Amino acid sequence: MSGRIFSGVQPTGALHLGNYLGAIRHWVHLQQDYEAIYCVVDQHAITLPQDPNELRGAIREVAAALIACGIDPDRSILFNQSTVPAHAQLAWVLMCQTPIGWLNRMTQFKEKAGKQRDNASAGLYTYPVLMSADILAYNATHVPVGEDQKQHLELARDTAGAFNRQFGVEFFVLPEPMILGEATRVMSLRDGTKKMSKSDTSDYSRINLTDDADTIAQKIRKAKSDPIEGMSYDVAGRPEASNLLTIYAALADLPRSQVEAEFASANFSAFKGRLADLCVEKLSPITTEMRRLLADPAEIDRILDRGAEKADAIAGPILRQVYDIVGFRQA
Ligand code: ATP
Ligand code: LTN
Repeated sequence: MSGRIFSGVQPTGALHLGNYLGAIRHWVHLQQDYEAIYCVVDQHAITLPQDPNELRGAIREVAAALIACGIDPDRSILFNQSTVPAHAQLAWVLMCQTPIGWLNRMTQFKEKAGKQRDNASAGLYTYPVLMSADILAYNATHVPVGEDQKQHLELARDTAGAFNRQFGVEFFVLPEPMILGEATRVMSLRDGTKKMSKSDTSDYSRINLTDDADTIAQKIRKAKSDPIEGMSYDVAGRPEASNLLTIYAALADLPRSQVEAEFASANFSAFKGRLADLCVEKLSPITTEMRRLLADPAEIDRILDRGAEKADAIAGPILRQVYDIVGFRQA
């Protein structure tokens, strides 16, 4: 084993192609060489308002999606965050090592809080500290994520360093980000300059892992295009064409330049047809397996409970050592 991986995904809706290409398919491969811990981060989800029944459903649905994509709960640890108390407990300690100035620099808070900054929850503001706690509670060495999480990971490294310095210890490992593959930032199908996201109000902006073949084909057909002839990669000039070429390359496991050469003289609609076929071919086995798993929610709960036990066995002792370093008296 070359180290310990931790990564998380929010149960705020169905997983989409961006999550799959930017993160989850790499998580599947990394299970071979690393001790892997994958977490459905429900405590992160409530930084924005969630309907309790929808949240309950989304936790199981995301867990089922991860298993359907190839996360093996016998080999890796799969659980939901709120069942392991060390995350919230360590977050408090780290909160007290994190200068407010560091949080003020986080661009995702600014995007998510929007103009209503004063009405955003303190949880949304301090979210990167909970994310640091997720990683440091396991002393994870590597964290595979999409491009959008890079800044949060730098904060996790800084927080680990601040703790070690303040207490004069070499306790926390500084976790390394792993931003892998061609599709580190898959863009919206409606606007090639915006990230594909679960929280986009338009369902046509993304391809969900739960979409059936017709829906996928329709969404790709309706994806924004441009009037330029042939397909070419030019992020500044042709953001939508570039995004679709990147998606194709990632799904086909081909270098982007090869896909660009293949479709250099294809028109947009012919390319979209090929992309839709490829997308359906790659996603339909996942969708089918997900449906099968979701038919037995009790089995998903058993898997998550087992994962929580294994996670707690690692994070519990680390938290106790942190409490000791800090000077807490323990019962
Ligand atoms: P939201 O946009 O609603 O906050 P999300 O779609 O970004 O949610 P997360 O649960 O926050 O989903 O992300 C899970 C993983 O997927 C993270 O590693 C994240 O970096 C990655 N990811 C999310 N969106 C994309 C994207 N558009 N392209 C590539 N990777 C992505
Ligand atoms: N913030 C991440 C999800 C997340 C995470 C983590 C990722 C929470 N905790 C720890 C890696 C490691 C997101 O919104 N994608």
